[in-house]
Amino acid sequence: MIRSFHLFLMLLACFFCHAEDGYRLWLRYDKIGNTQILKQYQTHLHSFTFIGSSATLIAAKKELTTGLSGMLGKAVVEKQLAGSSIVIGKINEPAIKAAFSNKVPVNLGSEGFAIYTTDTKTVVITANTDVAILYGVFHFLRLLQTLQSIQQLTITSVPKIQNRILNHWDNLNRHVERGYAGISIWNWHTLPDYIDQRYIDYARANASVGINGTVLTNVNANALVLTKDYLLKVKALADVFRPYGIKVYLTARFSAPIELGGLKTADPLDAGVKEWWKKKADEIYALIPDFGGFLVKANSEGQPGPQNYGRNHADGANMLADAVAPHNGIVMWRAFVYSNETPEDRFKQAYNEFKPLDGKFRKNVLVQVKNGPIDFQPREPFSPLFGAMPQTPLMMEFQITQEYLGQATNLVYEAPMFKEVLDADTWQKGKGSSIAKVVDGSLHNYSITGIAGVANIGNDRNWTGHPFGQANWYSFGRLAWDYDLTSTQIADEWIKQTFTGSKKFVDTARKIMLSSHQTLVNYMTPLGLHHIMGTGHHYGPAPWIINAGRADWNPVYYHRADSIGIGFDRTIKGSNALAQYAPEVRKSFEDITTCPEDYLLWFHHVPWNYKMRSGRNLWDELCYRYYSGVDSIRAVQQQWNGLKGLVDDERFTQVQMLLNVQVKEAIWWRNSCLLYFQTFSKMPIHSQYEKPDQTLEYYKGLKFPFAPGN
Ligand code: BDP
Repeated sequence: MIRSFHLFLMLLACFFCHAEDGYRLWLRYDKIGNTQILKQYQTHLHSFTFIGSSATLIAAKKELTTGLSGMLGKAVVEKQLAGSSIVIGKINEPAIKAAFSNKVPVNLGSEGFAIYTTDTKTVVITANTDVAILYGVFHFLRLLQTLQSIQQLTITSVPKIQNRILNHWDNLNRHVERGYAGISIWNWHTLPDYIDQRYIDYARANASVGINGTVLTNVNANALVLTKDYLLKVKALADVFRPYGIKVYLTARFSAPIELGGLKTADPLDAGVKEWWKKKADEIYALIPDFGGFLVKANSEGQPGPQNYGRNHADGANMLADAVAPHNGIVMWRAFVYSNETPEDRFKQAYNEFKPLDGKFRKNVLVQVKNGPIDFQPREPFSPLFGAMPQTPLMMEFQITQEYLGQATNLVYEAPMFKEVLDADTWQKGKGSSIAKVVDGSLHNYSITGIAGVANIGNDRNWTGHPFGQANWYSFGRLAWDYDLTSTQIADEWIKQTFTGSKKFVDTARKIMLSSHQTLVNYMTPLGLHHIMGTGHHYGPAPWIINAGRADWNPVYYHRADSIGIGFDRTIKGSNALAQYAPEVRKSFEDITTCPEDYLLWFHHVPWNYKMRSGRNLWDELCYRYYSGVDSIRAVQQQWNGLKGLVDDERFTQVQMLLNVQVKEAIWWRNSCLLYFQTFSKMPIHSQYEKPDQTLEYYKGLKFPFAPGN
């Protein structure tokens, strides 16, 4: 009796351990379902040899054995070289050289890897460094998880951008600013002694897509993280991440010398201040020899900075850069600045402040620029700074967390949005001067390069709240490594690894993902509308807000709807922000007949009866976009419902429920925006459309005092 009860408990435990709660991300390594491919892999891959034994190679070996035994459903044995089916080691190892004489390309740098099948059908994974070998192993596992043939591999892969970094906006009290997936994964209270398995799995996930840095703390920084007690905790995390090639960075609060050091000033030109930061850097590097450096938000949204002392951003950045330079550290200085006191279009302000400083920064400074000129809107034209700083390495800052993209209840795949920006042409050196080429350093020969993504990670069991949020973390990493990958390729990879290789599932999920960004733009901010979200929490629509703390926090500042039309005139007749772009870019945006309609209201105040390319007038086009956004997301609901049974119930149901929420939210966006803008256009919502089922007053009355992430 007791025995059978035990058996029952074991079965129960087993049942639960296999439940798909999303924790394993895209590193699931379940047994391959396609029997033909499974057979091929099983025959081909029976043993492996690892040459070398560093902590990184031990991690790589562990990943390989876990991955192979899971996917093949049998143990793969470690062997001495002879007869091994997979051989892994550095390029300069005699055995590797011998395996395929001169076939391996040499330009792999410190992070690139090669995976080759030799004449004797051995798979060789090689690189110049241990970390690059780890990347190669992850890539090989990805090939298997996505059911690729491994018969004749000739892969070489080298990252295009050097520093591929996640920015966590995590506070020391574990609240995550703009976080929608629980609280911070950094448990500062139990660090440094308690090492949560999550820290290791976080490092694995990042390494699997080539992310090689993490800024642990919020850009709205707390100086406390620079105190000894916290630095010991930071060190503990750095020690966990090191084998995975991930460097740790911190945000530096500019006033720390006053707050922690008791100095009277934080003036970057003050000798005492310089000395304080130098000593602080020495202290950090004594604990964490490979500490990456600092990320700084200064003189922005109330954060202290060099301007408090009449100095400029370069003075501030250079002072910190000098402190970390002896240790090979870098400073990532953010260009996200705008001031309410400046009576200037917010669009123009970062450019105005930073452009004159081009060439004035130390060699180890990168200026980190958000993709758009305002603030991570669902769709923004690229920031003109990307075409304006040839002598200063510019780092891209994307936002992975969906602050303005429906937060964690909306399914939005961000790769198409990231690519839209990276592919945009600045025309700085003529046609083909893409943002990607600015960021990867090739256009201006930058000596350091970087790309950052504001993380969407929290301590929710599935890390990102929405199961599809994982795809955005994944695709940020993949694009940071190689921005030439297509959104389709990345979606396919992610779906197969995260869910299943079933064709019907992959085809449908891919379709859903690829259209999701445009769908969201349609029901939220079509035709170039921007920043019309609820004030503060940014949850849901509130285009009517007129009384926020400062002019440029008010939606009305951005949409400018009136009896004549809607949109922000940034042409020469308006704020002339367009003058910040190269003439070719400017021309195409400035001419209303060539301006892409997706950006129309970013740059023009357009009359309600203006004839759009569809033949509809602007008001009707706006209605059309809002309604088709809702229609599309309803269609997605149906498509998803058709996938029942092809994946685990747990995630199927989660996504199903979230899509129900998304449909409701899309309707809320559509109705409230159209009802509000209608008070200006005075034009009808045609009868072919379903009538808004609530009044504008109702929508205006909605309150969200505890919206997350605020
Ligand atoms: C805005 C966020 C705010 C951030 C700020 C920033 O609303 O929470 O602190 O950007 O990037 O998007 O500094």
